[in-house]
Amino acid sequence: MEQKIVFSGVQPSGELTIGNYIGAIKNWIELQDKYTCYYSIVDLHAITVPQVPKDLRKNTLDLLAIYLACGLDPEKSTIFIQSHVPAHLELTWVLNSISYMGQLSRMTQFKEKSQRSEENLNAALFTYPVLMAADILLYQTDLVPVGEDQKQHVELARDLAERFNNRYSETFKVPEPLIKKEGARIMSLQNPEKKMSKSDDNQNGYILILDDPDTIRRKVKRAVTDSKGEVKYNDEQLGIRNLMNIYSVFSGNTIEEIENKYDGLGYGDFKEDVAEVIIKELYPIQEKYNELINNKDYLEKVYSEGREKAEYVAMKTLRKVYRKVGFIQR
Ligand code: ATP
Ligand code: LTN
Repeated sequence: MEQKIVFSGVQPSGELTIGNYIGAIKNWIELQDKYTCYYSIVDLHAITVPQVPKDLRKNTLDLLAIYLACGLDPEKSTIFIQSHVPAHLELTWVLNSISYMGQLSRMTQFKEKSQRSEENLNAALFTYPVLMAADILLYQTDLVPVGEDQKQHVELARDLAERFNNRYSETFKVPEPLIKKEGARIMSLQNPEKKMSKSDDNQNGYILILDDPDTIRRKVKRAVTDSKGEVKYNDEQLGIRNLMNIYSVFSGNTIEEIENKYDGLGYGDFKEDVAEVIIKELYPIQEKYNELINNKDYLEKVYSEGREKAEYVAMKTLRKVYRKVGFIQR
């Protein structure tokens, strides 16, 4: 039986939070041993909001170093930069031709981001999910490990795959989202009703993968909780529930185990331990990152080899698509 195919990506649009780590990258690591995995740094997606060119360059290499520091292994997975494989854009154009304006304008992320930047409502922000569909479909992907917020986009990719297959005959595999229950949606430490996000104005709302131990301790200490004083998992104590989710992912303890462990203890003890499990997991990642980021030659080797492997597979699908659409072979 053929191995299943996995595709995912993160935008190099700034420093990563533990939300990105828990919702996406951490899950990618375990998939490497079982599946054929493609992990991309999706720089084409990043320019849907204004970027400073030199920052984008830096963030792209930073993100590659983070991928590797977190445990992505170029011997096991194909790791590449999206803009290095032009087939992503070529397929996007074809998929644009079967995408409905109505469906794209109902995408939650588009609605949110377009409200935020009304004076700069560019066309790329609108077709962003079509590019994401192209990313996924080019590799005949079975599984797309993402956080909850990306589910709608993966569903669009499924729709487009089915629509193309119906119109032109079987071409694409129809992918499925892979969303872990725990950690699918890590919330802001300052407002547990809002997703933890690297673009939050309030820095205390998020913890970055590269935050130092004291910063992590301070941010967890300041995390918004409630006046109940009990470490219990329910809908009324959203702040505590979020911290319990984070603790659970980093410690491997179940929610019940955590409830039992902190029965009768206050939030102070619990928060201290939350900070420590985060630091314990992030510390080796940060050490590895510091080593890698100074080794530009190695990073270049990784993304060049990744590009070659990705391009080979992507071109196979693109040629098929072009032929079915009626383009004359180049
Ligand atoms: P921004 O805040 O700038 O919109 P982001 O932090 O949401 O960006 P993305 O690059 O859009 O980051 O997301 C990368 C991956 O991380 C996606 O798979 C997304 O689902 C996941 N992710 C982002 N935030 C969270 C979160 N708070 N909890 C769980 N997963 C998340
Ligand atoms: N849109 C995603 C990033 C992304 C992605 C993808 C994720 C771009 N292409 C393909 C999975 C598969 C985001 O904003 N997090």
